[in-house]
Amino acid sequence: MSAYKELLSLLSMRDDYLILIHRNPDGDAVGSAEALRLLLRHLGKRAQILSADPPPKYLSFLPDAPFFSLERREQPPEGYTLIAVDVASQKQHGWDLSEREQGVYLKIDHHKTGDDFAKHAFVDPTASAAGEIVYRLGVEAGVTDPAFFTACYVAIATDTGCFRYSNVTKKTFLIASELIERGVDTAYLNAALFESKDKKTALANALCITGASFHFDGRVAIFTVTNDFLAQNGLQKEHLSELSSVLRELEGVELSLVLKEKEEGGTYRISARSKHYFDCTVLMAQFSGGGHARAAGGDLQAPTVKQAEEQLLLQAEALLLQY
Ligand SMILES: [Mn+2]
Repeated sequence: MSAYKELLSLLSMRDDYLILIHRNPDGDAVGSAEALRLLLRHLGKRAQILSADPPPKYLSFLPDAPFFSLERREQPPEGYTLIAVDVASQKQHGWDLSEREQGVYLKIDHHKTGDDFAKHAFVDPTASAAGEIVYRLGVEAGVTDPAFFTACYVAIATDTGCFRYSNVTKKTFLIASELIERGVDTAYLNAALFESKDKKTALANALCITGASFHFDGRVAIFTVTNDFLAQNGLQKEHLSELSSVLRELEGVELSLVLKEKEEGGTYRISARSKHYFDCTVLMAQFSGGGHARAAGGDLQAPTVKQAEEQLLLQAEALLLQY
């Protein structure tokens, strides 16, 4: 029996699914969860997506998926089968399941690292997005609902930066071509997903480029967003999602570093992005973080912005010398 057939037989054994996604869900989390919900419905099952965080604003053009909204302090109710998609580790879905009789029944994921928090797991690290796995599963199950294919496309297109990142494989393009064959309007979705920036995000990007400083022959760009900066410019956290990629896009920049001051002040969330060769995970490991080679995150504490940036640049310089 193929792995996908086995997965389908696992799904056929239960009902009343609650689909868990990671906190601050992205396009893959929402897209693959919605596709999975439609797939389960095709199998004659009841299924809902459970998330305490709303979907990101850039997905608001999509028809509303029926979110089973619950406050984080509550427990997912008993009597449901929990299934996690695009969730690498227990802590990412954010629910405390310790008092529940039944834990997570199945985990479907594509991250290289993670933990075994579910009874059954299907992890394919060669998949660019969880949406690739759910797509395969849907084809195996004979799903024909156009909304299913659209949700798969949203998942895959967003997790690959519109088919530009190094996680894209031949398989990703094959799936994309099949999605076109099945009627997905890729030009419309690409424009809605990647060319519909709100003006405040564009403003934040511009301020970041003009405010950034450049180091080591322009190979490293760094910018810090303080709480004062947000207040002065009428910006919110949601407008900062593109900063690290905006800096990385600049000619000659190999590594972009964006620090965001946390609410409490004096502590920063670091987001590191590299273009060709710099391994961001090595740098972020020194700041109790991790991620992927081209995109990683970490945390830093420092009394002033200047000191925070200096700490980070010092470590980045030591690593840059190795290339
Ligand atoms: Mn993903």
